[in-house]
Amino acid sequence: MPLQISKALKSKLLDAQRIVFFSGAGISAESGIPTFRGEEGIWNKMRPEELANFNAFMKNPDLVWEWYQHRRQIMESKHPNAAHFAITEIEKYYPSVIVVTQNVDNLHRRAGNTHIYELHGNIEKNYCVRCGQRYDYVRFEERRTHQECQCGGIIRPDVVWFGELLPTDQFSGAEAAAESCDMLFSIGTTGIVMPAAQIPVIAKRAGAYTAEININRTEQSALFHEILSGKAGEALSLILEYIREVRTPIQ
Ligand code: BJW
Ligand code: ZN
Repeated sequence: MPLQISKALKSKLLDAQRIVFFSGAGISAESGIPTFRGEEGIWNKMRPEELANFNAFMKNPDLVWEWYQHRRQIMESKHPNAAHFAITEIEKYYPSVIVVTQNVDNLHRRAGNTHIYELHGNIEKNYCVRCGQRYDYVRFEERRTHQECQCGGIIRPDVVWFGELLPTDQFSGAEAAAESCDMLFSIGTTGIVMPAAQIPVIAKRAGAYTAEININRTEQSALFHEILSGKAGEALSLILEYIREVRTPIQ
């Protein structure tokens, strides 16, 4: 059955003022970037405990660095897809459109989304574990082994690993957006990684209309008022099509 949006969702889209798009790896799947979990997910091939935590990095910085350099090269060669671009277009129709993403791939920014909270960091950046000095990925583009800062500390990717706190400004901005939105779309995430998965919960508790866009059911599906069962690109293009019919751009 072709993807459809319900009457309830249409009526919310007609009247909404503040929309939050909460995204996960599935929104970038149509760009060719693998997700984490599921059959083709990278955690099926690589063990998170060996790669995505600080102790693993300090124990074997070359292995972890090489893995991130490899992923950076993949991400660099990929482009934002219809889902990211639909959000850019939707921004024109509402006073507030905020992206809260768990993704580190920078595709929202590259698509022109302007208000973005990055809960798990950004793979294009690095910083020194000792002095905090920041470095661009570009500086180390060709380097396959780990790099050291001028202070002698090891340089790590600016992403959030398991057991680490999320950047406070990004998480508190995301919480505030969720508390004050009137609609939230959760797109392409299994919704199991905490505390990020709290964002849709906060929005719903605060009275927002919540919808999940996913090709599969998730552990969080029961939370949402509505499920759009399909690909992110298709669902968001459909939503944009409807918005174009019923709203006037405000910018
Ligand atoms: C499509 C589609 C299409 C496909 N269209 N849909 C119990 C034990 C141990 C730890 C914990 C525990 N309970 C809680 C914790 C803490 C832990 C946690 O939540 N673990 C759970 C896994 C259990 N959380 C943390 O450690 C966090 N920090 C924290 O809690 O700090 C406090 C603390 C301090 C000290 C001690 C303990 C706690 C930090 C979490 C950091 C997560 N980092 C990663 C890696 C980022 C860097 C990198 O990229 O390498 O972030 S893990 C990975 O998961 C990544 C993602 O952002 C995150 C979420 O994944 P996501 O986006 O949902 O992707 P998938 O693959 O799971 O799902 C894709 C979805 O898309 C699927 O549903 C598909 O169906 C769908 N899909 N194609 C639409 N075309
Ligand atoms: Zn340093």
